[in-house]
Amino acid sequence: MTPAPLPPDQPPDPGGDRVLPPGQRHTDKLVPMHYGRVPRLDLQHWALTVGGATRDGGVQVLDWAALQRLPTRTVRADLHCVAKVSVSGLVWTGVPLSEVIALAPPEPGAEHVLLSAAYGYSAAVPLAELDVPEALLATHLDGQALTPEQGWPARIVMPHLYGFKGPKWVLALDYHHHPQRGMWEEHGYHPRGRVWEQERYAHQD
Ligand SMILES: Nc1nc2c(c(=O)[nH]1)N[C@H]1C(S)=C(S)[C@@H](COP(=O)(O)O)O[C@H]1N2
Ligand SMILES: [Mo]
Repeated sequence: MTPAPLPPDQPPDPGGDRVLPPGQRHTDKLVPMHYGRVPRLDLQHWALTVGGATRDGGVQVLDWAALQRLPTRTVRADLHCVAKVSVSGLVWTGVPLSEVIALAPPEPGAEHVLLSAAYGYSAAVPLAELDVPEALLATHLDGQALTPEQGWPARIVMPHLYGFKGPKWVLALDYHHHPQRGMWEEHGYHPRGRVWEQERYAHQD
C-alpha cells in the first residue's frame, strides 16, 4: 500500500505540535511502549476479524489483500500516553475505521467495542469513538510501513484517545451490547479515555 501524501489543507490534531493536553509532557521520539515481547506476525496469516454482535451475525475476516482494496487516509496526530508523555506530529496512514465498520456493521444497540491484539492485549472503547474520520487501522507511520515494534502490520490509531486504547498488532474488533473491559480498563483506567477531557481513570466518572 502506498501511503497518500499528507493533504496540505489538513489541520493538525487539536493542539498540534505546541500545545499539549492537560497533564502531558513532551518526549522527543516515539519510544515503543508495550507489555511483553514483540510478536512475530506474518502477512499470510494476519487478518483483522470483525465479529461479536454484527448486524448479519457473521464474522468478517479482513485479510491483508482485502485491506489493500480499501481507501486510505493520512492523519497527522500526537500520541498521548496515559502515563503522561506525548509524542508530537506523527503522520499515520491507514484505512479509516469507519470503512471497516461499514463493511461489517454492528447490530442496532451494539455500541461498545473490544479491540484485541496479539498476546492478549485488549482495549475497550465506545463505538462512537471509533467511528470518527481520524480513527484508523494504521499500517504506516511517517510514510513507512510500521516496524515490528510499532505494531506491524497494523495498529489502531484514535488520536483523541489515550494511547492505551490503540492496540498494536491488532487482530480483532468485536461489537458488544454492554461495555467491556480490556487490559487497562480492568485496572481502573477510563472506559472512554479522551485526552483533552483527561479521562484517565474510571473513578473520575
Ligand atoms: N498490543 C499492544 N498495543 C499497545 C500497547 C501494548 O502494550 N500492547 N501499549 C499501548 C500504549 S499504553 C501506548 S501509549 C501505545 C504506545 O505506542 P508506541 O509503542 O508506538 O509508542 O501503544 C498502545 N498499544
Ligand atoms: Mo500508554
